[in-house]
Amino acid sequence: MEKLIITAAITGAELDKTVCPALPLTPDDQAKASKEAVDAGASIIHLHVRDDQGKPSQKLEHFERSVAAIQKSCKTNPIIQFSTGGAVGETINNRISSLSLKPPMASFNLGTMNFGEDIFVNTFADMRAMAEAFKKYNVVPEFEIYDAGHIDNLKKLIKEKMVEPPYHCQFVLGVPGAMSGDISGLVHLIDRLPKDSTWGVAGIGRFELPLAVHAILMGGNVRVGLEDNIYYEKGRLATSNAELVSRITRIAKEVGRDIASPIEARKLLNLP
Ligand code: KMH
Ligand code: ZN
Repeated sequence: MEKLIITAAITGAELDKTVCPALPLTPDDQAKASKEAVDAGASIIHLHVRDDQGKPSQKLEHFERSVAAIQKSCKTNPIIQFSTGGAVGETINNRISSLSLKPPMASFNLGTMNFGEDIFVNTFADMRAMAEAFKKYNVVPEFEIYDAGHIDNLKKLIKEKMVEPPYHCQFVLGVPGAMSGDISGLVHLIDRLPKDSTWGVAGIGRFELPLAVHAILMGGNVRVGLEDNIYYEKGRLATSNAELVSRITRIAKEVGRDIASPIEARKLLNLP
């Protein structure tokens, strides 16, 4: 089996410190959280950024300052994967503008869906605009798949020659309004992937751990972090992103799956 690539989704756009005191919001806190997560086994940092008030932002200057802080704190050069999802309601132009900073990788959301009480909009026109921007700035997409139909959307973009292999797919399961985190659903999604795909899974809330354990055994990759799940166990908040990452590293090692370093993850994902 390939080595396990662990992504730490450290911040997200939905939560604040009132629900999760450990959530890193400032560049310095993100740098500390990233270092701890990388030391615990993460090779990718999935990055959302905030403004000075702690509100979600897609501004270039906010990405730049967080990236600089993370790169300074992490000596092993983790892959910093920008979010182009941002917060619900953000315009597509703002969402893709940060690609001009040429991160090695960024998220690419594959469809419109209910997102809790909101609607997360990703029309085909939006997706084509995203694909153009990814190509223009030579950024490798990670395709975010929240529902089975999103794989059909990816196949449509492939047919239109908007995107190229290999297709790195992240199943984000358990968002209220999209597909839940049942293992039978995960198996169905894996079966339907286009050829030349890699896959990983990000379980939301209580789905994080069981989906991660299955992915470790099935040869997929794993995303954990406070963006997706703020609890270490029922009734007990996680104290850090690293706490969630170290549990995955521990379990993977116990079942004989080695962890990819950032250099190895870059190779596995064909990143520059
Ligand atoms: N905040 C969500 C609406 C991504 O990072 O690309 C979208 C999201 C996905 O978090
Ligand atoms: Zn995200």
